Amino acid sequence: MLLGSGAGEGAAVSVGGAELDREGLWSAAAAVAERVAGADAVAVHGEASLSTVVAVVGGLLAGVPVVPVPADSGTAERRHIVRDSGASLWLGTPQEGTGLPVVPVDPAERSSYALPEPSPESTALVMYTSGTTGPPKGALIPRRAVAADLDALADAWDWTPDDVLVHGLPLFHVHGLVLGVLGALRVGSPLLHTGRPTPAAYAAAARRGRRSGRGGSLFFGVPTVWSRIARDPESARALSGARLLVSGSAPLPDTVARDLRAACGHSPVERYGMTETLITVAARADAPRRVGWVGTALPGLETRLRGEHGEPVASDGEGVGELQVRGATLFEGYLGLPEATAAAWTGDGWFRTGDAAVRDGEGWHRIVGRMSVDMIKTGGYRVGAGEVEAVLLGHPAVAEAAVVGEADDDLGQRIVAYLVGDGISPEAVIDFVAERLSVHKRPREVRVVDALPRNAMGKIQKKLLGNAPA
Ligand code: MCA
Ligand code: AMP
Repeated sequence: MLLGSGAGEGAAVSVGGAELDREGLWSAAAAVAERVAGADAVAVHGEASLSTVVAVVGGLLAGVPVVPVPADSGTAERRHIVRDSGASLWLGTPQEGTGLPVVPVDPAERSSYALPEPSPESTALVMYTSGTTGPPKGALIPRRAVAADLDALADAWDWTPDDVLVHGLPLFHVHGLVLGVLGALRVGSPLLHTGRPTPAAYAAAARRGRRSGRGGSLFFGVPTVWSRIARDPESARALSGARLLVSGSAPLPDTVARDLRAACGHSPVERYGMTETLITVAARADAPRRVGWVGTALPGLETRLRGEHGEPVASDGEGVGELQVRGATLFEGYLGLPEATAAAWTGDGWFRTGDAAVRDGEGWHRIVGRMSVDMIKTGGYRVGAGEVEAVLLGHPAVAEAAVVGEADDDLGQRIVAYLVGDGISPEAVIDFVAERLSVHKRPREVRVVDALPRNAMGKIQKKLLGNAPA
């Protein structure tokens, strides 16, 4: 069963202080399943709440594809996700512009409704994710991929029901939802979701767990979370009783790993993945830490490196090539986009990650960057430069736009918009993006320029802008 048996004792899930034990979660989710069974797909308002967990589990119990919608999404992005996914019901707090009937979700409700376990090949989730251009695409993630990934990670990290998982990541992406919620449910470990991933909240969860006799043992975070904790020694110290810290979704700076080790005795293990592939490469809990190296291919997965013209790149710890993967955790394709789906795979069946990597003789991987400057990772969120530019060009004061990710100590990359136009107010333009796309996709900075650098063909030369990556 994808989510484990549902049996077991104790507080299964706590989100922002609201708790359900395992039986309570299953029977509240069964009430949702009863209402949504037979729907083509259900959209779930992805706020960090117990209701979101109940809604997602309800959809999965009913075998209905679940479409998590970013809690901070603006009107245009939300409308796109709802329409494109074909979701026919909205689960959770109503939001403007969905046009869908709302199914209330109440963690206090109880039902014994039950359905047979859906086929492993059926779609568990439709996760919207950005490309370099165009609106986000719906990645179809089958149940078998989720199950295979979670089992492989449990093995890599010795993750058992004796662990208490702590994190405060968003519940609308793979990291927070698949690993951070479905992982805890499949393994059978309690989950303490902190609502927000702040240093103080992680420290409080660690202390609270210790008081109840079951200390937070396994902590998940994106590098921005670890970097904020490393800069807050008192909170970091509270994590010294943890068993394992895990970092992923973006590169973990060496300095952060070093500072964390100094503050709490732990250097996080890293793991690497994508929405489309789930987690494919991970460092094992029992392996010596190699900061900057994300680990080896998980069981059931294979990786290879290819050069610009498809030629093999040696696994010598130095040669850089595109990382390509295949195996049990891969998605089925992008919903309704056969061409984009076909383009994502090589002719011989490997998924092109778009990440540049090196691999050493022992099969360890280091991610050295993205193949495209138009794919930005900010605070662990994946944002396509093209989708932000398209919205900016819709602002009446903006004539030309180029969006880049610039190095940022806190966010890894910070979204910067270079704009040409008349009477541009940076604050108004930033809000314009936040209200339409989502808050996390807003530029953090706007630079108004006279002209954008272009080559002889008229193409914008992003590498000549500010300190955009070379
Ligand atoms: C500021 N705010 C605004 C505006 N400016 N709201 C509206 N319009 C504006 N112009 C408000 C926000 O609403 C929010 O308010 C507050 O400012 C802070 O928001 P923000 O700036 O976004 O927060 P942050 O401090 O930059 O967030 C850092 C973070 C976040 C917490 C680390 O980036 C985060 O949660 N990242 C995780 C991303 C993730 O999970 N990625 C995994 C992808 P208020 O505070 O009131 O709400 S899955 C993946 O990558 C793969 C599979 C993998 O490998 O894991
Ligand atoms: P997303 O689809 O949001 O899951 O983002 C996937 C991308 O995040 C990958 O293609 C990588 O560029 C990046 N990523 C994920 N994990 C890591 C990591 N441990 N180190 C470096 N980059 C990572």
